[in-house]
Amino acid sequence: MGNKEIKKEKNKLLTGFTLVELAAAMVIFGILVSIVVAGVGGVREKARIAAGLQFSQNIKNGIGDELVGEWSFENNLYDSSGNGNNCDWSGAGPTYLDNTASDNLGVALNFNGSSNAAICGSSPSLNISGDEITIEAWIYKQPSTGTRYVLAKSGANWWSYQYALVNYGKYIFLNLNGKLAGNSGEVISDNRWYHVTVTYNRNKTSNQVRYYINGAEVSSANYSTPITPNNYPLRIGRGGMVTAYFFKGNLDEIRIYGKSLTLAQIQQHYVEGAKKKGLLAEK
Ligand SMILES: [Ca+2]
Repeated sequence: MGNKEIKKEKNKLLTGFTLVELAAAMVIFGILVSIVVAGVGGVREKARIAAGLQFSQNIKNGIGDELVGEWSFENNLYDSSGNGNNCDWSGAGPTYLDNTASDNLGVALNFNGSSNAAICGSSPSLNISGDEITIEAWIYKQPSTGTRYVLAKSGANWWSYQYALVNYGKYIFLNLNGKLAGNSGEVISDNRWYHVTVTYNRNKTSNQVRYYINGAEVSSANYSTPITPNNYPLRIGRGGMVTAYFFKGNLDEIRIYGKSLTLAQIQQHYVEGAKKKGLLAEK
């Protein structure tokens, strides 16, 4: 084999996979490993997980590496973002709910409002700092009073916050660095599913924080301080303070991104999630 041919062979090896293909292969490998580790029994359960992962993969293809955590609660507490931010359960349960009558997709997780939550670690990938973040969730609030946390990355003190999404009565609001960054307005009723999204983009000159309900922007606020990192764990269904402020109701398809999603992306996620829940079945 001459030098030219050796070089040709080398190039073939080097270019046999594109970087994107390699990245995709690594993600798939990660998924396969997590399925094996799960040791799930039953074809039906495996099908549910596969469908959930496929759904997640579709989303990831559009967002790429900016998705830092994704919890679909398909009968498990796994993070399907590829970052391994799997949660541990604390308290009674967990109780998973199949919230569609027509199929077995769209499994959600119930929080009892008094003692249970998912604790999802403090890996560097969750430690979002700087100028952009998006928090997205499906929430189904059951009757309860006062402050209830969808999620929080914070310690025992108000000023220790990095970010939190909070439900208070009919409102949701974002807390960045211990400061309230606007709110959604009175848009949340009990016993109904809502797709809620809040984005922060400090690079905008105004209205850096935006609230979206079911794919429509409902409110915005000015906030121009960079997000301050911390090493406290992310908790879903409760806050990090001494008083836990447990969420009461169901949560599903929670995602955190290190970037500000566009309206078009949020609308896409709403439609995909709503179809999965059977909420758009008639349309
Ligand atoms: Ca789900």
